[in-house]
Amino acid sequence: MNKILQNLFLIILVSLTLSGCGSDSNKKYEGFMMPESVAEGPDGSIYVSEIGERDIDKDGKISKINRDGTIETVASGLYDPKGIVFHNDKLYVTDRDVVIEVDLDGTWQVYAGTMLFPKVPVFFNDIDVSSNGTLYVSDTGDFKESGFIFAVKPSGEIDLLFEGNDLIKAPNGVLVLEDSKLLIVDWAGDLLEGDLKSQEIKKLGEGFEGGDGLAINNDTIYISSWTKGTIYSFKNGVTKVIADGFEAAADIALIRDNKVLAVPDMKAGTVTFINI
Ligand SMILES: [Ca+2]
Ligand SMILES: [Ca+2]
Repeated sequence: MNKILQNLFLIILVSLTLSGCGSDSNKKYEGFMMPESVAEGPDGSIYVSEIGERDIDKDGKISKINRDGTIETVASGLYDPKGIVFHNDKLYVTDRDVVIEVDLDGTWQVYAGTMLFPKVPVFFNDIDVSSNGTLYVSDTGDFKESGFIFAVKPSGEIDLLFEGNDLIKAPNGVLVLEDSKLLIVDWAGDLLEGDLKSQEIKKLGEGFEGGDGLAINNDTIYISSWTKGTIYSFKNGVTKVIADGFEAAADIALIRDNKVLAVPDMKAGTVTFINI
């Protein structure tokens, strides 16, 4: 092989390898039992909460999709796990009426028990975390108007947020912005921004009925609708459909340096990676 051909061969090899790095984009992973939420782990694997059968104890679990595409169980014996978020290499999970803490080796324990909450938990849903480790937890209540949002502080103290505000109906997705605001998508359809200090809430948008998950990159907010099976982008007051046709688009997450959106479809039992 002469020098030019050799170099050409090298260039092709390098570009094939590089494109191979993004090979898990636009992929669909199957075989999950009611997947609700996704989060990227410290090693780049994607953790998935699986409810199993609803209202059945011990069949809920946390799985992960490894970088090579294989899927394994991380933690099992849960009730109906939903929202998941990483903080300091531990995974915090809402599980019906408790928050649990899962270590990377799969062992888990109750982190915030039912009786510690200032209102009786009914349907814990999403969870997010601020930089100091305060966990924000939504309770969707009866999916009409009896929901709450709680702050679980590292000290163990639990506060009820936005108490008595009529805009909080059945909150589902929560996302902390710069440790000072909480983005909320309500099952009733409103996109809200709550000020964590003043406790005031402003409505940013509407039309997201069945709203489930939230993600944000720069000024673009991504919202999933469980009932419509649709993923929206929302920027400067303008809503666009970016993906559609899911049976039940649950709690989304941005992964791979915000280049890929991971979408668990609860009814189809799949997790789809979408390039954005
Ligand atoms: Ca279950
Ligand atoms: Ca949710």
